[in-house]
Amino acid sequence: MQRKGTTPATFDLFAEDTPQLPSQEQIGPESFVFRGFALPFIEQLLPALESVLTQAPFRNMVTPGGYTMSVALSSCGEFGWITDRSGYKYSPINPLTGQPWPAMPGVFMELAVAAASAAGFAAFVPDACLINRYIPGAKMSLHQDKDERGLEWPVVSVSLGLPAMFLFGGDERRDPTQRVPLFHGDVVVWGGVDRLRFHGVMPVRQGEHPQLGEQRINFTFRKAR
Ligand code: MD6
Ligand code: FE
Repeated sequence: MQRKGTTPATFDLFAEDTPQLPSQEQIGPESFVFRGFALPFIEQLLPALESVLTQAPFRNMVTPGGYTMSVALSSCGEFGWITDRSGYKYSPINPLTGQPWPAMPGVFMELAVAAASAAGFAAFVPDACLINRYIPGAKMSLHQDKDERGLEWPVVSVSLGLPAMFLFGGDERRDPTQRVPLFHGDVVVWGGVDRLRFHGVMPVRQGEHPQLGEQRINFTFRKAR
């Protein structure tokens, strides 16, 4: 048996600097966490994100109940998600600019399609990508994603920057929740029988991410129409 230190460097699986092997966790019958799935896309993803945000800056929306959300939101793709006094809805127009939402960058689409396919949802073609920014302290209360018409399609969720504790509940608000820590590059896909499960995000803790600074960014891809 080879002793530690004499193992050839090319096969040193346990070295500190060995990149994490891809791994996946199943959190529901049709729900998966793919660890680090977005990392191979990151060099293209970040400039594409910058470009989208230049065209459609983040804003803190006000819910129909008059509450200003702690999470700032933008969108790209055919439809964006907006709230106003009449409720939540998808709209082809960004109300802040009066213009259509920025097109979904090719690398966004590629990532979403690959992740959906890895979870067993082949042929997913999202028409909406919501972009959420969490600064430390921001959270998202338990909710269902149910404003889409295409509920037969999954949601693909990409986490970047600071880590967060994701809460994954059941079909009823009162159901117990699993706690799923999400890190830079992790992708969650859920659909099918899990599509309407309640979920949320606990307040993001203070911190500084080497690439994204003091924030967590989350993209969620859906088929809205
Ligand atoms: C977030 N995500 O992770 C909030 N929704 O910032 C969501 O609300 C979400 O991650 C549907 C599917 C996956 C998600
Ligand atoms: Fe959601």
